Parts: sequence; C-alpha cells; structure tokens
Amino acid sequence: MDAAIEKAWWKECAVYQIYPRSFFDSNGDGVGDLAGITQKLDYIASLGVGAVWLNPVYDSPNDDMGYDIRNYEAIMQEFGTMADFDALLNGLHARGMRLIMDLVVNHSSDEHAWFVESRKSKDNRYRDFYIWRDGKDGAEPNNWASFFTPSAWKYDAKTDQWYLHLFSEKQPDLNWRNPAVRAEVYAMMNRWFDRGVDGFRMDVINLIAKAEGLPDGAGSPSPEGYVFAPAHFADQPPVHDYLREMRRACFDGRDCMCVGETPFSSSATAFSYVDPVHRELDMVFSFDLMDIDSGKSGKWEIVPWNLDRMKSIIEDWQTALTDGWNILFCSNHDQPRPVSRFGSLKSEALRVRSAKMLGVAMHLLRGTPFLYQGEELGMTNVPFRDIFDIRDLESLNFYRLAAARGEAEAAWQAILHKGRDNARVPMQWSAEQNASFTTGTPWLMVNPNHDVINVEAAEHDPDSVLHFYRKLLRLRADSRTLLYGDFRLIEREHAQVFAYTRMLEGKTCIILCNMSEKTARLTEQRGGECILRNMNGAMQANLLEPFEARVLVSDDADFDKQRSERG
Ligand code: ISL
Ligand code: CA
Repeated sequence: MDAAIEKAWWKECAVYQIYPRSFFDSNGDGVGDLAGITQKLDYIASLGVGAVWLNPVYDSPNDDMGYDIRNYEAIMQEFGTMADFDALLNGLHARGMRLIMDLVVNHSSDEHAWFVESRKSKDNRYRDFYIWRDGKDGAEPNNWASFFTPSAWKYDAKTDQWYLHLFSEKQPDLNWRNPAVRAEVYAMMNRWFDRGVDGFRMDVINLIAKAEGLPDGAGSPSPEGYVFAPAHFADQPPVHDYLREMRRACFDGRDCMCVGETPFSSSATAFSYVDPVHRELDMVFSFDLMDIDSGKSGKWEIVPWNLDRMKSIIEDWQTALTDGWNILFCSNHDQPRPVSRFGSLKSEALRVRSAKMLGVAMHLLRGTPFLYQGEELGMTNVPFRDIFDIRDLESLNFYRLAAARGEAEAAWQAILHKGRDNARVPMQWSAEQNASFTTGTPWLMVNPNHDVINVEAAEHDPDSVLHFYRKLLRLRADSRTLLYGDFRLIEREHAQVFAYTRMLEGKTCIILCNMSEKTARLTEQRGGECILRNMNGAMQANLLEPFEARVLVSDDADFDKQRSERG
C-alpha cells in the first residue's frame, strides 16, 4: 500500500442515508420524524454501517423539502424537538455510529431572518448577505437559468432590484463574497460540532462562489430563453479559498467527516477538493454516473445508458482519486431507484439478483459506500398514477412548463423514470397497511409493491437483498484489500460484464458482474475462491448467469500463475 495513503474511520465505514420525512413516523401524522429514526436504530446498526447522513432536519417551510432552511439552529417542527435530536445523536453514538448532517449554505429559505431583513431596504445590514442586482432594461440582470424555474432571478418590487436563486424562488443564494456571511456559517457549523455531530454533507458546495461580474451564460437557451450556466457558477476559484478558510475555522482539530456535493465537477476538479495537501474536503459526490442516462438538455431528456461509458466513468474517478478518496453511491434522494434504472424488474428473482449485483459492482470499488434507505431492500421506482401524486417541486415545475408547451405526456413519462419522488416514498417496513411507515395518512404515496418488498419479509428470507447487503458490507469492512487495495478495470471490452480487481499486499479480489439479462462468457478463466455470490446453484468458472455477481479472492501467486498460463 502506498505509504502516502492514510487510514481513516471515514474511509472504512459505510454511510446510511436517511430521508427523515419518509423513514418512520412515530406519531401518526403521516410524516417521518426523528423519534421514528431513533426507534429504528437497531435496524440501522444491523446493516453494518458506521455512520448516518440525515437529509436536512432544520426548520423549513419545505418548498424544496428541507433544502430551504429558515433557521439553521432549530429542528423542523414536524420532525420533533432538539431533545429528540439529541436522543437520536446519543443513540447513534451509543451504538458506535456517527452522525453526518446536511449543510445547505449555498442558499437559505427566503423566510430566513437574514433574507427577511435583506429584502427590506438597500441599506439594511443584511442586504449583502444575498446577491442583489439592478435589472437590465427592465429584465433580469443576466440570462442565467435556474435548476427549478426558468430564470435564476426574482424581481423584488420593494427595492426595485432582483435577487439570485440558482434553485427555487424560495431559495435565495447567499453571498459568499461577504465575510460576514462566511463567519455566520462557520459559527453555526461549530455549534453543531459542539453539540456532537461528526461531520457534514455539504449541499452543492461547489456552487457557493459565482463568477465575478455574473457574466451571461453562452450555449443554447431553454425554451423560455434562459441559459443554464454552470461555467459561471460551479467550481469558481474562490470556492477553494472559502473551503480552506472553513477548514481552519471548523474542521481543524476535530475528528470529522467532510463531504461535498459537487455537481458538474470533473474528476480532476474533484481531486482539487480532496487533494490531501490542502484537504479542503474528505470526499465529494461525483455526478458523472448519475448523468449517464441524461441527454444534452439535461436529466429529463432520457437516453439509454451504456456499459462502455459506465466503465470509463468509474475508471476515470477511481484513477483520478488514487491519492484522494471516492464516494461510492448509486442512489440518493434525488435519483430514481438503481434497480429500476440499471437492473431488471422482469421477474422477482431478477429484481433481487440485479439489486445485489449493483451493490457488488458499486460498493466494492475503492471509496466509502453511501447507501440510501431502501437500497438494501432493492426498492424500486413507483407507479405514480398522475401528477397529483407528485410532491417534488422539481418535477412539478418541469411538468407545468412542459404542459404549457403541449408536452405533458412526454414530461410525465420522464417523471416516472427520473422524478425524485421515486426515491422519496415511505420506507417499506412490512406488508401491512402503509408499509407500517405510519398509522396515519402518508405525506407521499406508499409503493404498492410493499406487499412483497419490505424489511419484515427480507428479515425472514435468507436470500434477501437485505441479508446480502449485510454480508457485502461485512466483507468489505473485514478486508484490507477491499478497503485500501488498488483498483484495476478488467474485461474492458466486454459488452455485458463489468469487472475489476482490487489488489493489496499480495492479495487480489476479483469482482465480476454481469450487467445484462443474458448469460455472459468471460474472456478468460478467473480463478480463486468465491467468497460472495448473488445467487445459488451450480457455478461455471467462465460463465456468468444474467445479472450474476461474484467476488473471488486469490493470493497474487495464483493470480500471476493464471496470467503466465495464458501467456
Ligand atoms: O436533483 C437533481 C437532479 O434531479 C440535481 O440537479 C440537484 O438539484 C442537485 O444535485 C443539487 O441537489 C441538492 O441541492 C438541491 C436539492 O433540491 C437537492 O435535494 C440536493 O440534493 C437544492 O438545495
Ligand atoms: Ca410524525
């Protein structure tokens, strides 16, 4: 092992992501809550994860489900109280798990006290906490499109100026050029650290610095005439100054995990964030894989994903971060369910097998696995009936605009495939009513397939995705090779198989995954002891059944022998 590679708890643990609104409702109001999570702590610990990441639990009017924060230091009423929070934190710590909070500081809610002040007058002391500009000839200050609405600007008649919002109108962007903003954020973070939290997952942290002068975006405009301009708002140089300042102000001297969400970043840019020399962040979320089925115009233009591209993305990130560290994930609260996207729902047997295969393909790479609630059950996308079943503002806004152009049906099909609510429906605990998520009316519909896919059934079935995930995580945690070994792509040209090796100190793990629904023949015999397989039945050395995954282990003597035998 490269002597420069440092061991760390956050490299060795797996992280379980919880969407609190949909995990478990303890009081029957239809909304998941902190006390509900606390009741499920033994389940969470049983997975073998070392940390939990909570989606935002702060006070919020929920325009974007908690990503619009009204008060960074209060708990959302529906989720409980600060005492409930402390109980959850203590419960995690008592079981040897850490807690990572979501940190949403690219923007706040428009109902945050800072913004309420800011919009009052041009000379208010909070005016420069946000990004206000004069209009241009009565129109927006520039042509930027937002993630969620046509324009990234909103006019405010009170002071006859516009404010920037890269996300919804209720999510005004904070002005990170203002040192007072930065000081407030760092102080707030430190208070959470002092309360006992173990780190942060920082929402769109690479967007906090905007290009000087806010220049117009180039490129093709949206149907409404705006240009999506990440070239001017993602990965701008001052972001590195801010993150180094944040490290000094908040992380130095603490044993914490700092994770960045960095859309648009290339692997090289990602390395600049996690480069151990400056160690601005410990690791960042890559979007390349999640964008693999998006067309030129973005996520709603759905194109078939392709294995060749998947291999190059994974190889690129694994290689570029050899001296850094990767995050391994295939699902979260913004993404459709991986088994619906990359696996198979042709039969129940294939759902189970392909969900396990995806776990092997992703979580044995070099990096820290992040599992999203329900992934360990192989939960699927949701048969929403119509737009009235949807709560996510991204999907709703997209649908509204498309419908106005007469494209409602195409938009609906895209929402069924890619809409974020696919991941946000309640966790499936049992086959009972509402999947035992709530005794009340759930805030978002429950997937009818909870009659088959649920924790209770999975606990009783030794071949369930759930038991397999436990084995998978244990295997990784117990293997220095799987934790720290080098990555190498093998079977590169194979049209069905994704395969790689992990090597360390004379041991080799070979990970073989058939990502297709047809039997696959390996280009060469792969020997070694099989230590994990996602199905039962006879095993042929050079054939993989549809969606079969195998993990083989050999010492390098065997591996070298095989290599020399084939000449
Ligand atoms: O959700 C997406 C695609 O459907 C992404 O484009 C997403 O908007 C982007 O990755 C940023 O996501 C994060 O910040 C958003 C919030 O809505 C997401 O839930 C969060 O993960 C704004 O805070
Ligand atoms: Ca509740």
